[in-house]
Amino acid sequence: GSSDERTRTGMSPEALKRAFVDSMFYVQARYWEVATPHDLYMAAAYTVRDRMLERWIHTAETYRKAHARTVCYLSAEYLLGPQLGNNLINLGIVDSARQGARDLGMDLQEILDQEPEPGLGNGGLGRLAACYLDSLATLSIPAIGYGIRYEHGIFDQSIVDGWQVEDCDLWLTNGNPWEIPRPLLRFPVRFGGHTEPYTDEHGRFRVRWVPELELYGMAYDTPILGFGVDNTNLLRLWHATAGRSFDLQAFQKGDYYGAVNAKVAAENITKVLYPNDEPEAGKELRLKQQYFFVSCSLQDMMRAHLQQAPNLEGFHERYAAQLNDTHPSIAVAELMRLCLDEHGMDWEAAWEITRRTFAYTNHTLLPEALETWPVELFGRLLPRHLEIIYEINARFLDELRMRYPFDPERVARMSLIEEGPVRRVRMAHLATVGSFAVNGVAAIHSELVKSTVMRDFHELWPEKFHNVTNGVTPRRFVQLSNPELCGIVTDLAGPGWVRDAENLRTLEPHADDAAFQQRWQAMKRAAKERLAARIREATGAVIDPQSLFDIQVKRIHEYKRQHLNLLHIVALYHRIKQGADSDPTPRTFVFGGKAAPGYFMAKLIIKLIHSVAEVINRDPEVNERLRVVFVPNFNVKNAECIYPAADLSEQISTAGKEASGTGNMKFSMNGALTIGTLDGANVEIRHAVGHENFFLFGLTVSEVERTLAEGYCPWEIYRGNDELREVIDLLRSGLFSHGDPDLFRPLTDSLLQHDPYLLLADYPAYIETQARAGDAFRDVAGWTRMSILNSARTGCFSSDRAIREYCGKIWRVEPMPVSLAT
Ligand code: DL6
Repeated sequence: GSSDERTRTGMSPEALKRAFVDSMFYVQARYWEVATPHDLYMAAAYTVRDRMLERWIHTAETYRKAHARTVCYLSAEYLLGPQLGNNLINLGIVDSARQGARDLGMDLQEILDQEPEPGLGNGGLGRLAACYLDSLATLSIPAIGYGIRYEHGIFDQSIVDGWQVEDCDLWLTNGNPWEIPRPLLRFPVRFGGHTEPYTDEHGRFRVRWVPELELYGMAYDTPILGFGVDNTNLLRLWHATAGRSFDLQAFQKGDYYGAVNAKVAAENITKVLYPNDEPEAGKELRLKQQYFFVSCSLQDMMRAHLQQAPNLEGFHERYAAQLNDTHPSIAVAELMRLCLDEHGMDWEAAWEITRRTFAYTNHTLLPEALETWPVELFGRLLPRHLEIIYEINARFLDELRMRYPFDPERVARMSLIEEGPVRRVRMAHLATVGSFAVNGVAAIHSELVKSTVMRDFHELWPEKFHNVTNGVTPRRFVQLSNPELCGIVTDLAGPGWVRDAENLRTLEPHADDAAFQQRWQAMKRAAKERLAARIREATGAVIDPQSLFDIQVKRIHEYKRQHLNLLHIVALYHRIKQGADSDPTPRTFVFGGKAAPGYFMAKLIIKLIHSVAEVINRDPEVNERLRVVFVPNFNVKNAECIYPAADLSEQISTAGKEASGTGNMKFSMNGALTIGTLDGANVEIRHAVGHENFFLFGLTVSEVERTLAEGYCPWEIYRGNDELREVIDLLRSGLFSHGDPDLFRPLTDSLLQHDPYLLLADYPAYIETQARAGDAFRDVAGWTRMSILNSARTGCFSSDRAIREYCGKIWRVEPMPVSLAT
């Protein structure tokens, strides 16, 4: 490294060390002897950030000069995970940083471990948004991620006596080195009040919104650097603050405390992320959050557009705005309002721009997750938007009546308003009518979108509907989290595979090579040892890295069927206790995942996992062959340690319920085999890796439909299957609940009486397939071959492939490479 490299931008170990020492002094204001581990992390983060900022500013200039068409990803969630390690990778300076740290007497890993994670998302949907930001930058696509800067992200989970306890997430308490506050970049956002008609200076009829409340959204910017390129995109998250003019009346009346209270209420809007699956209570704040971030984002897009264009005519050519689920779909009404009321456009022109700007991604078919808002609540918070939605609807229904004159039921089904005892706004319909494209997130899901929830819309506009199968970034989920696998692939294929994951295929010809297999097994073994150490640290549980690691990590939900996995575990336990011939493969069952705080059954499933674990792990007659552990607080950081360590990946949702899944992709890229149903992206994973390298079981979507239609009776299955009956009776016996036969009754009753997710119907096939997986694992060479082929053939599940598809089919944007050298 040359000493003439600049301190803030040089990439050699020497320059990095100088920069680190500099940041420690000038940013952290610390000297060496008193620096805490957190100071070390902050100094490292600022060192890395400086290098990103240089690229970021260059990128912003390049895009602006070119008037680049820009993707705006509107998402209420971004589950980013820790930033430092990923940024080192994308800058290509991991080795220099490790060397620099060592020279200064520090350990890079210890510094990385200091970072709290920005958990601004619930699960798959938020993590998908984060993977897409990484791929957009890596593919040099001009893009902005817009969202909410929650002060508290997803709750921290701890376990007390086997039950989930939620603790407040405090990711911001020690400061966030990655974000740049922009106090002057703020937009007003209004709520409540009423509307009134008036005549403008051209004598035209207009509507004015007289709100009751005004607050501001302030921008916080985080740079998102691509891998192996200089493109650095923007993640802009909005923070709510009271304006100066806030509640002027209270101030004028001398009600100082009243005014301050109102300020606190305003700032509540971005206080906390809502855990999903929550019932109605507290939903008002959620609608406020949605409108708040969407309004700020659209105003920001307009501001940038109008700096370079005389009017809004070309807005939809400048931007493609993706609605990540229905959470931001109020954007359709807000863009109309901005065009009509703030920019004086007429309806037709405003509508033309609006419906050519948005595209909508559906992420679930579950009826309880399809957002609708009571008209009363909606009109109280957003009276002008309700009027606009009524007008969009009136015009839409006129069209429909013309097209389907003898089908009033269809017209009612498609209306943006659900008529019933409580009238409701259907946000998915608003998103669909107001978008030029609608897509699902896996092939089977996109077909189901067309044939079920959006059937009428698909018949009306078949060309509007697309599929883009989800993807995951190989930077974070292979290179960062599985260094041994990264080393193996890089040795074979060169470093290019990280940008072109299809190159994982170079593994394929080596699948039967004995020496290569040994290296592969050593890789798995290292990952399993790391996970075992971490589990021991977190829970005290001791697990054997030689055993088959059978892992299910994801949100806890009945449709994901963690309790089906438990039925299998209890069956194995029961066989051992009976002295019956049983699967001789030692297994460690690993669970992880959060339950929504208000979802009782999910919390009871967590309790059951711990209760079964307690009995099995303590029993010397079984604990040589079976272990059960629950990793508390499953988050991105823990996940990075878990995926590489898996032998078997549990993807066992009821067919038709899991839109895609993305954990399934992370597991198989890291060489786990899947036991799974024909649901979501499992279908495509099985096709990609080969049927013989995937443990398939269970009813298909049409078999599920038929079973339910024919009057499904779980009780009969229970009566007809001795082992299943004994397993369920054990759960009801009090064996796992210190003698209390009632503790798990809600779960067993639900299974025996309704079993809406068909666990009992799928039980025999699951047990039989698990037995085959256990046998297969004892054929070490055969299993290793299948493991290698899983990694080799899952490059197509890179989020780079998914983003290329969005760019081509939906957004019609082109890469704009940025290089510091030019
Ligand atoms: O598309 C990302 C992710 C899918 O992989 C999961 O299958 C799906 O459940 C999830 N959907 C949601 C829906 N929102 N809510 N609630 O999180 O999206």
